[in-house]
Amino acid sequence: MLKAIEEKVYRGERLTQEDALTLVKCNDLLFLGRLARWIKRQKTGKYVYFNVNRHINLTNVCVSKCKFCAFGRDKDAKGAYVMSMEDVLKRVYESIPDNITELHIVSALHPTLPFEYYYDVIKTLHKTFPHLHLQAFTAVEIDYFAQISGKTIREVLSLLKEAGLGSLPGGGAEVFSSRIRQDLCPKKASGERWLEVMKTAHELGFKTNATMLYGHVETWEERIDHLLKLRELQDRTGGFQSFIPLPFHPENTELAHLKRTTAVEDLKVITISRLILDNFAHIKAFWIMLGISLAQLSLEFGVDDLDGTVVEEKITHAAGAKTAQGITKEELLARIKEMGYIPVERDTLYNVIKVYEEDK
Ligand code: V47
Repeated sequence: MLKAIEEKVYRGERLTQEDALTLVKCNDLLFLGRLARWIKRQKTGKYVYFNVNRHINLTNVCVSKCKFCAFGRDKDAKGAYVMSMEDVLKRVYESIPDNITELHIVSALHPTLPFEYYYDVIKTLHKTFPHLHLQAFTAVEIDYFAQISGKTIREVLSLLKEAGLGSLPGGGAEVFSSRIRQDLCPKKASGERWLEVMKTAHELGFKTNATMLYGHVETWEERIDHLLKLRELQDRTGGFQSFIPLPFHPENTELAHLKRTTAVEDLKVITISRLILDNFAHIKAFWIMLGISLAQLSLEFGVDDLDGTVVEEKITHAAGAKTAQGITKEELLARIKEMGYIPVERDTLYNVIKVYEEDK
């Protein structure tokens, strides 16, 4: 059966759910890696992408209480915060000398902040830094903005677009299964709603990313179902740019009794994602969650993008991540070159800023 799947991959044929479940049972990680790498090479050759960005989390006050999250706080709890516009601008000014091209803004579902707060942040940032791409608000946040403002998803997205929003990050997807969402995050947008927000965003011309949070209580069947739902929507809209598998970090969460995923599990998820998501141009390794060494190694397992310099990551670090809070461009270049690939600095929409071929 594996031979038949291998031939399908080399012929460029789409893999089925059954194929995926067969691959899951395969313990030959190098075989899976070879197939995934072949797809990566077809799509992006020797290029490996990265960008120079900064993360900003406007608030950690959240009504959602997801069991897997260590970042969210009650409004009056120790460590709860909401950034003022001044706080936000200060952080961006600090990053300007690093030549960032993107602000990645993800927050929480705050009980009382109005939609206008988020709208004003985008409007002010766009006016003050028109050259920066604003990748902001997960589909779950967009759904929440619609609820708190009484607007439709389309209206919320259109307003944010006018204000200067450039694209949407892929967070909040977790695993689409209603069994998982009922258990881990019953208060926030369902899997169907997440997909609906993304469909609407794509219709309005936004590019977006997609993620999957794995390594908690989900089954492989549920992971495959998640990937197939993404593939199905991508067939219809073509609006997804990259897929980012996110390994669960249990520390300080309600699921703290669970163990971190192993490197083998991480690479298996990455290879199978690359093989199933044949209509996604990019598979991104978020080095903050994987660790830089495993993220580097994942380039031989289907990954073509190492995300960015990041700077100040709070969500995974609240959950015990031991990685640095940011990385220099030089370190990213060195890691990519060491694997024999050509580093390419990109902007958020994958326009090439610089190919580092000459000093290969
Ligand atoms: O939505 C929450 C996840 C996401 C934990 O689009 C956790 O380019 C691990 O979506 N352990 C936010 N993960 C991060 C995210 C992201 C990151 C990098 C790039 C992009 C992109 C998107 O982190 C959340 C949730 O799915 N998360 N808690 C945790 N304990």
